[in-house]
Formats: sequence, structure tokens, C-alpha cells
Amino acid sequence: MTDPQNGRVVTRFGSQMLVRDEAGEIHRCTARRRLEHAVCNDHVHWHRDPQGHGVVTRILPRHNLLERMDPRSRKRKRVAANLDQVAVVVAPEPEPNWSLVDRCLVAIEQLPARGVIVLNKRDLLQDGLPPEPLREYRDLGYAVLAMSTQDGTGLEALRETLSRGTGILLGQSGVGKSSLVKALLPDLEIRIGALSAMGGEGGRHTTTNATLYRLDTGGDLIDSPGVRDFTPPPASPREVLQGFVELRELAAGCRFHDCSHTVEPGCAVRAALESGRVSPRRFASYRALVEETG
Ligand SMILES: Nc1nc2c(ncn2[C@@H]2O[C@H](COP(=O)(O)OP(=O)(O)OP(=O)(O)O)[C@@H](O)[C@H]2O)c(=O)[nH]1
Ligand SMILES: [Mg+2]
Ligand SMILES: [Zn+2]
Repeated sequence: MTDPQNGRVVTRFGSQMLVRDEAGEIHRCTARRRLEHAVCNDHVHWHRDPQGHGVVTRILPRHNLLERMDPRSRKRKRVAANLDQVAVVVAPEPEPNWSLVDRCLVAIEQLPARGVIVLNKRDLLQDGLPPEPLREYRDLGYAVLAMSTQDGTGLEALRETLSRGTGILLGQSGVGKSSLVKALLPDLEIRIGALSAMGGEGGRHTTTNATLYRLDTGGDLIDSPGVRDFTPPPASPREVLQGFVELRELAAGCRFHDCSHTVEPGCAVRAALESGRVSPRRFASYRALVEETG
């Protein structure tokens, strides 16, 4: 039996997980009995038992946890822990679902973490112009980066953005999240080979498990499975509002402090909407989420 060591959960499959030690070596581990299920990027204590098997004995307190509602079971699904930034990836193909982006941003604001919007596959833009909503996100203060893994443009800006802390790529299936990870990690093929030999995610096309990778420039990046939709866990209307940076600022100016921004007189949010200072698309996303999760 070895002394306990610090590690980070690279990926989990059933009761097994891959844990990265402080030297960067990856070990296959099981969880000690009755230990809560670990999640990708949990910081843990682990050791080798007398038979030489890796055992995770403790999950260290998380500074945040990204969760979403599973559309089938309607239960919370844990995506990853201890995130500093979240990049929501969109592409000209498949056609972007902007309400999904807004929903991801709500979860990001709740973590909280830095939100980044990535437009991948810029090589597929018909007229070379980025879609209109991207300008809205930039105006709200989110970093918006355009790139292509096909021609390699724009990747340096993403590498720089991800060089500190731990980031995750979120987005619809097929937008190119795994392709981005691959482009940022030239030796990924080798690592994927090593991971799949240990029972982790293989070279499959569709990602099925969130997996943590170490970037050569510093920083860590999590590749996550594509989602059809993204619903943050249930929240009060007030909590949903916190996820819309421009609306939460405006709400401070409403006449009633418990304003629902629907029918009240003196509503600063609706005034801004009517004068065109708030995007109707964003307000509709906010309303839909209040109706759904409230
Ligand atoms: N034209 C073009 N195609 C790309 C680009 N990046 C990725 N692709 C293609 O998009 C497809 C999907 O890429 P993936 O990286 O598997 O997408 P993903 O987001 O990881 O998908 P899931 O794992 O299912 O969530 C592949 O056929 C890639 O070759 C790009 O910049 N331009
Ligand atoms: Mg993938
Ligand atoms: Zn109001």
C-alpha cells in the first residue's frame, strides 16, 4: 500500500476512473466503497492497495460543479467539476441553436466561470460573415473567437484563452469539439491510444464521456459529449435572471424589487426591450427558461 497522493479524475466509466497524478501519469482506479460518484476533473486522494490496484479514497471539496438536466430521466446530470472557463462551441454546420447557447451561459453564470463563445468551421461560412448573435454575445462582454480546425486559423487565440486554469468545451454534437482538442494537442492520438487501452474513451467519433486533457501551453481542457439541448437545473426566476448579464443589470432599475418583468409598471427590463436596447431573442430565451424551470 502506498501513501495517499493527490490526483485529478480524467474520466469516469461506471465504478472505474482514470486518475492523473501530479507528475502527469494516468492510473486506473476504483472508488473506495460508499464514496460518492466522482466526476470529471474532481480533485481526489488516491493510493495503491497491497495488490497494487489504484483506490480513490476521498473527493476534495469542489469549487464548482457543472450540472444539466437529463431530458430522459429528468434528473440532474453532472458534467464536470472545478471549472474556470467554459467554451460554448457553435458552427455553421450543424445549424446553431442559439437558445442552447443562452442556456449554457445561464449555467456558466451560476458556476460562476468565464464564458467564451467559439465559432468553429469558419471555413464553411457562406459569405464570410459570422452569424448575427455572435455580435450580441461580444457586446455582452463574452469573448467570441472564430476558428477552423480544417485550415488552422484562429486556433492560437483559443490556445491562449485556455492556457490558464481548467476549461471545458460544450455544444451540440458535430460542431467539432473533439477536433478542437485534437488540434490543440498534436500528440493526442498517442494519448487517446493510451486512454482507450486503459478502458477510457477510445478514438470513437461521438464523444460519450467527459475527458480531461493537459495542454502543452499550461491549462487543462475537458472534451464533453455533444448535447441536443442544455437545460440548467431548476432555478427560481431570480436565479434564471442572474444568468442573463444584461437583464440582471437592468432589473436593478425596476420600480418593484420583486418585478417579474412581465406586466408591472416601471419595469426597466421591458422598457429596454421596447426601445431595442435588449435583444428580443435573448429576452425570449430568458422567458422560456423561467416558464420551464420555475
Ligand atoms: N469544415 C470543417 N469541418 C470540421 C471542422 N472541425 C471539425 N470538422 C468536422 O466536423 C465533424 C464533427 O467533428 P467532431 O470533432 O467529432 O465533433 P464533436 O463536437 O466532438 O461531436 P460529438 O462528440 O458528437 O459531440 C467531423 O467530421 C470533423 O471532421 C472545421 O473547422 N471545418
Ligand atoms: Mg466529440
Ligand atoms: Zn422589471
